[in-house]
Amino acid sequence: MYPKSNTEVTTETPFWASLYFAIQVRFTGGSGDVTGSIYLSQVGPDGEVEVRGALEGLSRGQHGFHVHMDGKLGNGCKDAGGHYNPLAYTHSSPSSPKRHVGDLGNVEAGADGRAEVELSDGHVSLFGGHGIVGRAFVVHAGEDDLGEGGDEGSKKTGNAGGRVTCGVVELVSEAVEDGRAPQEKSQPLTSGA
Ligand SMILES: [Cu+2]
Ligand SMILES: [Zn+2]
Repeated sequence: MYPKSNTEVTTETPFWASLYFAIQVRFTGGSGDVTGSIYLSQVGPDGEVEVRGALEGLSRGQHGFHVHMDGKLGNGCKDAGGHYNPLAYTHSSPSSPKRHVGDLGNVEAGADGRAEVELSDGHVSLFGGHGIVGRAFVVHAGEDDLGEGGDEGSKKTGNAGGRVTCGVVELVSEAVEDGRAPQEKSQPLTSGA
């Protein structure tokens, strides 16, 4: 049954885990106005993490999209803490070599409030060092300025504003329980490219 308890996942997920379990984030935190889920996959510890899914209920435009430190959703997602930043860099853009590991930039919602999420990233990992399983994704009310805002807040958070929803990165077993292979359900475990 979903969700598995948070104690069953750690940031040191073994390699086999991504092959046999779906790794998913269900956005259940915040006020409940914004929902959605994303799937994560990675072909081996050196591969990029692919993130795919969708969010609904957002205001039109750009919304900061980050991995935060702790897999806790309480207090309007504030319990997730700050951006995941094991290297103690300043906040920046996803394309910057020096950034918070959790800095995944923005997702863009259309007039219908829906944001398709499709990105790959070489900083986050589902394994060992810089592992994000057990941590939380947070979606913000406003746009992340990617560290270019020219003020103090920009170098810390990107001035992305409040937290509208959040969810924990978790291994889920329901993909097996409902009779479908995890590969079918999570889709992206295909190419090594
Ligand atoms: Cu954030
Ligand atoms: Zn950041």
